[in-house]
Amino acid sequence: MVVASLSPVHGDHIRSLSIPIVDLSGHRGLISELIVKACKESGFFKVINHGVPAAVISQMETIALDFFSLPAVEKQRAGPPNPLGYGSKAIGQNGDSGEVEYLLLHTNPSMSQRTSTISRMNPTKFSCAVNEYVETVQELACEILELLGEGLGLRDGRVFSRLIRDRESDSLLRLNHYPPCCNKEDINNDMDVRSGRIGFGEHSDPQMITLLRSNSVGGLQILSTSSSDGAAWVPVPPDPNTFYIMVGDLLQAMTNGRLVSVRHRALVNSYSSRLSMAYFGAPPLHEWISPLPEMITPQMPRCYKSFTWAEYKKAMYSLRLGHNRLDLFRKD
Ligand code: GA4
Repeated sequence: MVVASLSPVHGDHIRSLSIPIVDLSGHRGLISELIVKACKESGFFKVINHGVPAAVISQMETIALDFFSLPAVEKQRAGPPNPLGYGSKAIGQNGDSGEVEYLLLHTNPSMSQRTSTISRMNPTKFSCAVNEYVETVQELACEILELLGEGLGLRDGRVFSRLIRDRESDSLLRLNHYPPCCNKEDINNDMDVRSGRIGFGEHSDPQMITLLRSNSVGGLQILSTSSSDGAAWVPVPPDPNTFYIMVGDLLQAMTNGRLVSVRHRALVNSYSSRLSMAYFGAPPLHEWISPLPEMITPQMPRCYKSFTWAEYKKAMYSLRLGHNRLDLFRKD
């Protein structure tokens, strides 16, 4: 069933805002406080000194570029996305699209058709690069989730990280390639092009946490709702040496709305192509998601129902990209 999007369409009001930077080599207590603050205020921050070796990142980037530079027919052999695999322009099954091509992989090699479909490439080289990247980035995600658990004062500081460390975790890796939008003439003639075409439309990530790394080409924007003069898009400066961290819907539900999942989008507005790699940390499919008891107080009564990740996924695939899907699981 296709349900029409109920989310508001946000205009093109642009605002600049400083994005919190968390130095992971700093004092643990201080870092966890900063992370909690950023996740409460905007659900978005950047980490430096993250410990992911540059070689692991560049190896993954090279392999991704090798894949995207294959002839279209070769890439299409890894598609259409169902939902994993190669896709071009179409996003999900409900009519969303953007100026993007992508490869969506499960982080558990046994769940992915990864190697068999990456036909013309060296499958061993490809899976080694992906596995190494996924293992390292998953470790970073767990570290951040544990810092969050500590910062929130949870009795069990590993309650979040345990879910994505689980062997059956349903985490994903997404490689996005945004081609350059246009040539100079197009830019001179067309206002729409000048203001930037949509590469990937407005949405929040459904999982617990997203770790995003991109090359030095900009395009990511986050929606800021904190100011009294309404919502506005904040362009995020590209920084290939860092990771951007985003709170997903599940973390918002588990913290009873204390942490907020960030709405974001990507534009193609440059002469160069943008490559981004997103790791989405998710629990196993059968896992129940509920607000943690410690997050429920008389001042903050429970605001979400319990649901399994599989139920949430079913809802999300029946809806448009920009839908505020977590609202369907609000307690009335
Ligand atoms: C958004 C976050 C991830 O990229 C993704 C996307 C997924 C897809 O591309 O298949 C979805 C989208 C994302 C949420 C709503 C549904 C599903 C496209 C779409 C329209 C892989 C994910 O997990 O959810």
